[in-house]
Amino acid sequence: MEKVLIELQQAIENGETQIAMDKTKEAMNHGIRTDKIIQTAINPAFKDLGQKMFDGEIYVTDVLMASRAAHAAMYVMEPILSRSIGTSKGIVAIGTVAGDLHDIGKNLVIMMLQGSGYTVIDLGIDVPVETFIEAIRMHKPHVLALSSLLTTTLPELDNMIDVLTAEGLRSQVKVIVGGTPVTAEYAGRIKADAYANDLFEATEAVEDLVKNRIGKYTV
Ligand code: B1M
Repeated sequence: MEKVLIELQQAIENGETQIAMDKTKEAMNHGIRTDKIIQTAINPAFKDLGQKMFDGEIYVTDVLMASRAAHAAMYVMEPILSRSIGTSKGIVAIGTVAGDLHDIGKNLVIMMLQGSGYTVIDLGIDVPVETFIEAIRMHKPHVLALSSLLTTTLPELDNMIDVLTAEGLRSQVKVIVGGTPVTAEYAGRIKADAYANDLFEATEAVEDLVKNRIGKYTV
């Protein structure tokens, strides 16, 4: 692996914001693609941090510092990931479900969707079901994208689909779910329309949902 990517991973893990930005710029100047930067530096950094957090080797504050550094790296890549391609291909409303504050993955999914030509309404983190419903009524998105990183907030995905049905909105919006504890099997069980494992799959799945196609990630 390129030295610069190892250094970027290290800088993120150490919460070194300026170094993370510099290393991201350096990697891009070397012609390393943003998808490679994400897959070989950002994702492994958080895999490592997650394990250390689980083992009690580091504290939440350490992970917060690392998150800040990762956001800074993403900020450097943003103009490339979100390069607009003219008219909107569709509207996606996205948020992290109630009780969950994780947003690094969601923000990457947003950048990728924007870069692929979608209008994205970001509802943020810890989003209650009522806010999602309000956004659907107001913006009429083609797709509702729900992110959950915690096992404890998984039932919020199920709950969201039940409320959509109860409110008579289920046929008006396609639902895609994602985040580490989510699986294709779970997505099928709660009758979501698609499941995606990462930002690339999420974009492909949204493309299928907007075009009403059965695709690799529709369930
Ligand atoms: Co949290 N946390 N965290 N954390 N954290 C995890 C998720 C955990 C697995 C760590 C661990 O114990 N090993 C664990 C969850 C265990 C579980 O429930 N199964 C955990 C825990 C327990 C907690 C707290 C409870 C810790 C505590 O307080 N004791 C607490 C909960 C707070 C809350 O939400 N209420 C907490 C807090 C935090 C921080 C605030 C410190 C910070 C979040 C900062 C932020 O997001 N702004 C944090 C972080 C950073 C992590 C880890 C280390 C990294 C997550 C991350 O950003 N990954 C994480 C461990 C891990 O995942 N290895 C962990 C990088 C990111 C690019 O990947 O988010 O997976 P990811 O997103 C991917 C895919 O999942 C997918 O695409 C993204 C890009 O490829 N994807 C979608 C995501 N959403 C999608 C939506 C889609 C499609 C794809 O369509 C809609």
